[in-house]
Amino acid sequence: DDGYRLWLKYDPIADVGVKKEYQKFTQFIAAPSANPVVKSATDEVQQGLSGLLGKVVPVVLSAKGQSGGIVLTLVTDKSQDFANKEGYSIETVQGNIRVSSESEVGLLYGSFALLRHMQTLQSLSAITLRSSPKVRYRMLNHWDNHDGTIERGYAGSSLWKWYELPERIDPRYRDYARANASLGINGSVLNNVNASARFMSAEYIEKVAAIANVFRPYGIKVYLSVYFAAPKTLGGLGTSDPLNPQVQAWWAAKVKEIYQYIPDFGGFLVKANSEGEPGPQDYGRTHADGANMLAAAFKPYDGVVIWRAFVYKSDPKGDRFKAAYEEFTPLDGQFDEKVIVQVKNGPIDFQPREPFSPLFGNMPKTPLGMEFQLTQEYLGFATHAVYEAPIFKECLDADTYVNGKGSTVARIVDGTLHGYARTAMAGVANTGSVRNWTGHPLAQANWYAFGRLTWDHQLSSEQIAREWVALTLTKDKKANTQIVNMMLHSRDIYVDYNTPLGLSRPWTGVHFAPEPWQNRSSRPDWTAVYYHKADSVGLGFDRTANGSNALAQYRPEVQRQWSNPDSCPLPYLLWFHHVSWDKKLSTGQTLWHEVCSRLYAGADSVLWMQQQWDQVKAHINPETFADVEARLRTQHKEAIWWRNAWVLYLQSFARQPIPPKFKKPEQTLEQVIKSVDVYLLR
Ligand code: BDP
Repeated sequence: DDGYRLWLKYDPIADVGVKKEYQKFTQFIAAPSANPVVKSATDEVQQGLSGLLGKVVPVVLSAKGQSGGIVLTLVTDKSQDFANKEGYSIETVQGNIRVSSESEVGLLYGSFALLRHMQTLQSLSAITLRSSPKVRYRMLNHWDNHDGTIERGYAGSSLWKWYELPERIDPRYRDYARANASLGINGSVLNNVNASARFMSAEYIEKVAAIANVFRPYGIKVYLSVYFAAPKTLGGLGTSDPLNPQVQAWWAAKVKEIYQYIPDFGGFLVKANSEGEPGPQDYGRTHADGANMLAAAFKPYDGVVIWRAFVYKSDPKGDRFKAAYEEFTPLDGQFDEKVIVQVKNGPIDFQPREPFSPLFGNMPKTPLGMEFQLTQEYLGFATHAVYEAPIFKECLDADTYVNGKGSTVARIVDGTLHGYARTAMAGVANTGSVRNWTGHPLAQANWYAFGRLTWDHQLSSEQIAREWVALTLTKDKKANTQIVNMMLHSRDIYVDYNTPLGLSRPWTGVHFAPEPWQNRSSRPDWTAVYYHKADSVGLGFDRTANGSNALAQYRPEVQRQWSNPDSCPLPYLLWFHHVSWDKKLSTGQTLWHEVCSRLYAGADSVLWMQQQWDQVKAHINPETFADVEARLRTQHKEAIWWRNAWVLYLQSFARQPIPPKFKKPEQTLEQVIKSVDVYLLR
């Protein structure tokens, strides 16, 4: 098994009883129309049944009163509401399994749900499944460039073969669409947010249209990231000022041109005035001016403008934590109704653990979309096993208290708290051209978990992991429990050896090798020392009223949880406090001891993960087993490297011995620094 089939394996069912029950429903697959989306559904069910049961089941137009089949039924479309429209229900009716929905795409989602049910060997006789999505725009963001590279990609090169398009269609595009549709993902931004204007050229629009044609039967729309200065660089205008009529006309014409090729084009994703990208502020205009100008171009169409809130102006005295809130909250209420503002889960940047972004809840008049990162930019690339669902859930379940208790981030994102019409969740994709799509075999679970949560954010990390393991790795229940347990611990283990107790960003641009000592850069917030603030007194960033007061961006109830260093939960301690080395923490240990304990426990726990994995060997495909086994060995080596870097570096401030129960690093700090320097050589 090379991992290519992801969670859509459809391997033959071994259980005789289950097989017998399923066979009762394999006389036919009836579908009401030859609509391409319905055809995707019937193709998939047919493929699934042929794999699971070894039988080619005919597809017919009507059940004609017969029983013993699977019937896809379109029911009267009466909802205006996207959720009801895209939802499905599955039940047994007159001896058939009936999958019904108000829309073709709902039938597709229902078909995948039925196959998931069967792949996990659940009974069909009394099946009643009813589900609808909680969020409307469920999308992947690819940070892919036209030269085939992927920004922060660790699984090969881009899936999109721009030089072959539009003539050659890689069969993989369809399998990508199938995998996404199986989770309910309905949008894909094909190119990097640090966008090239080339994607707006006629040449590229045609290539993008060819991909859109493959995705369409799977209910997936394509979107493009745009380079805000394209009117100048591509259009030859003298300006890209959003209030300039020529610029407005250029974008309107561009959008029109795109719709001529792609009638169901999804829209634009925009990174503007962020990390050197051009934007409306170059002309003294606001983010709202820029977004609304693009939204106007989309007026005649269905598409939307997704404007990113990932901004932080260069202010050496400021706290980057506060930047997005400061720039965006004054604009609340000024965005066009076609604009969604996309916010990263945390205020800084996809750190292994971050408090939720204080923008959530503080822009009640603006739809805020969630941006999670699946690619493991800050999570050990493709050699560290980190199951990310707990990161996503932690943020979604966090209570902002903006409308009293229960005002969770999830309820802001799904629109129920503030009544947004347009709701969105995006994941920065972890896919690439390697055969198994994600590099680390266990990273497939992150794509899976993200997709499942875009559909239903109430699913638990554990439920999703159980499902994924059963679909992807093993049917053995004991092995499933053991792997799920390992996955559920993996994030905390990573945090322990990498950024314990609320530390963040011990890296420079590469975001991998440990560099907590790194103190030189063109901007202070691009150094590591800016974030941890280690000194002879202690460690951590004071964000209370005595410090940057970033805490004031949260509601009092949230502030209370984090503002007192004696009661602040340890995972967030150093996010909000500069704590002295000798302070006794709630664990009974001093900060110095606690930091050491976490760093050592984290690295040692990778050995525990290895043991857990070794014990399930008999139940895992040998190729997959060996792949993960080897990566876990690399992970352990790197975890020790990172632990040593932190311990030795912090010891130079704490000036205390490493507690005797821990084995002292074999290298000196200088040797570790040297090894990192070598790693970073070009
Ligand atoms: C940072 C990445 C950078 C992205 C940026 C973004 O390091 O490559 O361009 O986020 O999200 O995490 O725009």
